[in-house]
Amino acid sequence: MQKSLHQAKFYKSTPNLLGLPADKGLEVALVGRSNTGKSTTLNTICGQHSLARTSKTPGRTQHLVVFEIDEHRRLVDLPGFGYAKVSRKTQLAWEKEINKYLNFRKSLAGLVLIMDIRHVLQPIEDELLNWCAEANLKTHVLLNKADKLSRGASKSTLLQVEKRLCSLIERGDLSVSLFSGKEKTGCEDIWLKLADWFSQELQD
Ligand SMILES: Nc1nc2c(ncn2[C@@H]2O[C@H](COP(=O)(O)OP(=O)(O)OP(=O)(O)O)[C@@H](O)[C@H]2O)c(=O)[nH]1
Ligand SMILES: [Mg+2]
Repeated sequence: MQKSLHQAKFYKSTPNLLGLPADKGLEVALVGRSNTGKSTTLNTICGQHSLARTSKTPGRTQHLVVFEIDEHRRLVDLPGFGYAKVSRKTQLAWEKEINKYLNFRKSLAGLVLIMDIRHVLQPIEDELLNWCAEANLKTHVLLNKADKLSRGASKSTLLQVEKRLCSLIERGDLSVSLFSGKEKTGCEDIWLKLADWFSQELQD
C-alpha cells in the first residue's frame, strides 16, 4: 500500500460533486473539523511533503480535492466542518456538499475521520460517527496531533474514545488509533485499513 500511496498524484479540485471524477472504482475520503490536520495526514500517509495544501490558518481546503493513486483508486481531501471564519452561508454550502458526497458517492469505500486529540468527540464528530454506523460505512478515526500530549495522556485519550465508541467498534466497521502527522507516527494502522478498503471489489 505504501508504495502505491507514494505514487498518488493530484487529480483535481472541485467545489461540488458535479466536478468529481466518474463514480467508479474505490475512493477513501478524509473528513473532520477544520484545522484537525486532514491535509497534513494525507501527505504523511502518502509519504509526500506537499501533495495536499496545509495551512496554519483554518479553512485552507475549500474544495473537494481528489488525488489519484492509480486508475481505480482515489483519496479525497474534504473541506473542514465548522470553519468559523467563513460566512454561515458558505459553511452550510460546504456541509451540504460533504453530506451529499457521503450519502451518494457509490465508490466511497471508507472514511478516515481526523480528530484533534486535544478536543475529541465534538458534537459534529459524534453525529458523523452515528451516521457512518447507520450507513454501514467503514470508518477509521485518527486521533491526530498526538505529539501535543505525553504518551500517557495520548494512550488514556485513546482508551476513553474507545470506551465511548465501544458499541460501534464491536459492530466491526469502526476503529481508532493514535496519529501524528507532524512526527509521522501511527501510520501502520491506517496503511493496513487502506490496503483492506482498497482491495474490495471495484464499483463500476
Ligand atoms: N503538532 C501538530 N500539528 C499538526 C499535526 N497535523 C497538522 N498539524 C498542524 O495543524 C494545522 C492544520 O493542518 P492542516 O493539515 O492544514 O489541517 P486541515 O484539517 O486540512 O485544515 P482545513 O483544510 O483548514 O480544514 C497546521 O498548522 C499543521 O501544521 C500534527 O500531527 N501535530
Ligand atoms: Mg485541509
